[in-house]
Amino acid sequence: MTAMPIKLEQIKSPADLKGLRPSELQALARQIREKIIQTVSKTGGHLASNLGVVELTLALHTVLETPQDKIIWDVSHQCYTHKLLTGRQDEFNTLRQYEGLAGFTKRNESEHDPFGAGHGSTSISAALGFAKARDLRGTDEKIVAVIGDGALTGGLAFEGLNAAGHLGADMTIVLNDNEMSIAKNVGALSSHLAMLRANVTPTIRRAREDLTRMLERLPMGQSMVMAMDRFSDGVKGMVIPGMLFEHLGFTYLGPIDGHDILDLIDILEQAVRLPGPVVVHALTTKGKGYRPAEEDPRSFHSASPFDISTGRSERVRERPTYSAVFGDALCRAAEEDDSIVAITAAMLDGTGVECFNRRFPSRTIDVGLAEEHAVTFAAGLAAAEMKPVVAVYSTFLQRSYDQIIHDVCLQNLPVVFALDRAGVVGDDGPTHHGVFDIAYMRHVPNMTVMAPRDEAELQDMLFTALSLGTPASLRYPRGEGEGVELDREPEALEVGKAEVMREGEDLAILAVGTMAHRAMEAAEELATEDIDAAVVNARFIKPLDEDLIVQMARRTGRLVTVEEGVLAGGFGAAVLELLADNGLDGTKVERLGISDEFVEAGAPEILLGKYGLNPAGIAAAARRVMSSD
Ligand SMILES: Cc1ncc(C[n+]2csc(CCOP(=O)(O)OP(=O)(O)O)c2C)c(N)n1
Repeated sequence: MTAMPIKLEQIKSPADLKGLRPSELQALARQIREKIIQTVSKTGGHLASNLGVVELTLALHTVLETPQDKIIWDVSHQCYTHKLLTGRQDEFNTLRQYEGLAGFTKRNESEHDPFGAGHGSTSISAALGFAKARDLRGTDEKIVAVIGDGALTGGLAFEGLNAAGHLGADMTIVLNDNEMSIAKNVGALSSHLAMLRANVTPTIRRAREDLTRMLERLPMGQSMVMAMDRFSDGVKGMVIPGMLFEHLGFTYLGPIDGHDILDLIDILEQAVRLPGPVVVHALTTKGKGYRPAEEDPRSFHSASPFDISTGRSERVRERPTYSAVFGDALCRAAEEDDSIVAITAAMLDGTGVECFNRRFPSRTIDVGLAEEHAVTFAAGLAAAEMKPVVAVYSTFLQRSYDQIIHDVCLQNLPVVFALDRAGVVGDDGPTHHGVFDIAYMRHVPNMTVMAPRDEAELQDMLFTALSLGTPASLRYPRGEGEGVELDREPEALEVGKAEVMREGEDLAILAVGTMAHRAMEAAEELATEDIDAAVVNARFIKPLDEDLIVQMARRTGRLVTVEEGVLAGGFGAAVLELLADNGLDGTKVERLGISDEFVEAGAPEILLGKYGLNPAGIAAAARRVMSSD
């Protein structure tokens, strides 16, 4: 009787993988790929990264006993196979949806997720923390960090390597090397990995094995082999790849084919048995097994829903995105001024810098996933008379708080920060919402903080920022603009001057960025109820248009502030400070923004609605200030 073919649905937990035949593991790999492609084609997600680690994840769960043993995924955008193997198949179709499975690892989602992430380069330090805790406790669980070659470019990863090599803790780092970050990986380390990839190890190993076999056939051969071993230890550093890791205190194993499950199992078994820290260098193909993703891993790094047969995205863009408008505006500015340089931290496409890169390749610097370096590097460029523009997602610039203060603002250097994805971003969830930047920027001396109400104003603000000669930032949301006219020359805005979009006598709605348009819609709704609301586009969060706000507060006695960011330390908080400083604490104020909690994943409309950041929510807040007389 022939055995029934294995089905993915039979794998309820990693324990079900133990003892499976190689052919069964390969059959599972095929089904997992199928499931990931089917699901991500509907939900969107990190398709290419996940297709690249199917065999690696199967091998890890075959060798390890999670949840006792710990797997710590870097960024953790590649955790879909891990989720499928650890009891989450039934909810897999809710991936990245509101109240569904997270697109990343999450401690409160599963006991198999010992550490959550979303930002890069954290896994080695976190794994070392688990290893140290284990050693202090005297237990013997195995600790494995999985980090991509892209995430390895981040400074935190180097700090982790440095400390792990020094402590000599038993832990394994699997380096998942697919030569790609989102775009092609960059940096000297990446070139080093390319050298290792050039298959030097097997060549050397083979030559050495041939020589050993030959010597063993000779009289005295055995002692010659021993002498050769001693000698080769001495010359190893000169010729054997992986020595970078070995010199840092790691045992280096690899490179190996990261799609060969049996080889992977074999090497991982060795790695977790070896004492001290071990690096396993696995070579994988991003997008493996789905042709459109293999051919274009960059577009399929983070895919929106797509048609499986063609690989084409189902998303239709009607208007240009903020990122694209920013990229164009930067190109136009750079045509006039050759001191302008663009810096991105591994986000050429996401930030719209790719078009600048095509036009001005020598003035575009992709520093890798290294936001701290990006900012201090920009400070150096600015100190040397250049005009650096750091184009970065709001959430990732959190990394660079000290660099903003210590390297840029303290020295009052003209670095421009273009903060993309500011506000609620959607399905990527709490690690990715850009809701802290107003708070982390506005209290730093010398920093000008702006938010455009639409893509045309974004152009003006970039122009203004580049003309200031001091640190400046502008924040704008993910996705399409408002669809306004873009064909005019950008204008410099008067710093610290807001724009009154609508006059009104009963209350004033002070809105930041695109919320100004939502506030206008709310004001129209309120007008039908005989509530006459003024609408102000704040433009500058710092410096505030103090005169205007004080005047509005005196005239109406009622304010609503609206911002797509945290309330603590935000724009509304700045308005409250201003009112208190001017003896206007009697003003009735409603602040709309993100309360003191992390925003979950979900469609932006749902999330914004939850915090009252839509016309209905703004109108409701206006009614509250009107009724609290
Ligand atoms: C601090 C930080 N900066 C930027 C990103 C955006 N980002 C997500 S994945 C990624 C590339 C990661 O490349 P790699 O680690 O090689 O993983 P791969 O997707 O190639 O498997 C980047 C830049 C991030 N998550 N965290």
